[in-house]
Amino acid sequence: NSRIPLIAGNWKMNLDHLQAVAFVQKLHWTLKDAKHEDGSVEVAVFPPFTDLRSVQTLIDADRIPFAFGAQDLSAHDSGAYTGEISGAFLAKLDARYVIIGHSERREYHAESDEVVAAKTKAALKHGLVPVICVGETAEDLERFGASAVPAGQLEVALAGLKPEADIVVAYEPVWAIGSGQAATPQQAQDVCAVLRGVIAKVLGDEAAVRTRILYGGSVKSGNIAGFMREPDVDGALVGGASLVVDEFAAIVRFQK
Ligand code: G2H
Repeated sequence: NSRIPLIAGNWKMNLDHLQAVAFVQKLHWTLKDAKHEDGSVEVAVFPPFTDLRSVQTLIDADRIPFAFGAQDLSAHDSGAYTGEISGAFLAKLDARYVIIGHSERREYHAESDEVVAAKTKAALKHGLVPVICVGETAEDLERFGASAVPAGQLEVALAGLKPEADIVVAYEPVWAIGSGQAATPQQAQDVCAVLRGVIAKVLGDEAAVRTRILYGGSVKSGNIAGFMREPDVDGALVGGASLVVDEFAAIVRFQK
């Protein structure tokens, strides 16, 4: 396939804007001779909102070949929504991506599948690529198996999109997040294959072949190889390990 692997660092609520600048500079130097320079793997960082302007300025000034995005956005364009951030603002900062429906948003901010769908549409409207996160809890896994819940979440998120919509899907089993207990490559592959089927069903075969599906949940340099070997895993959404320069660089350096 011609899907370019994406290694995405979800910083969550870590690194202020000064730390962010130092981190991105250090990561850039550490990756100086790595493959992302020739475009065979894409690197993206997802800092907190307050860091985005500083990260944009640095990436721009030093021509650093990293994409960046936000960890969330509002479903609305503008108006009386205290504390919210519009996709229009993110687009103006040259953000390429925005994470939508991370399990921590679903759990701590009660984001439903419908909210995730509305935010996905808002992202696309503003020219951002949504990184749509889906995944089952330990309880879901026990009751319904691995793929039913994430497949259902994705179906709602994709409903009504145009077949040519530029999206990324991230499969993150909730039981594997931050727990140190990653899924096995085979478990990740099985669900990612089902999710690719959902994309085919809702958006068509061309979209299914083109769209990247990432695995997320306790990815580190020691287990990235196994995931990248799987045909339907096109990269990783990395949390904890994305905050350690050498770890994240080692994950990027791994070639599919
Ligand atoms: C899952 C992942 C990044 P971690 O939340 O989105 O985090 O790699 O720490 O499990």
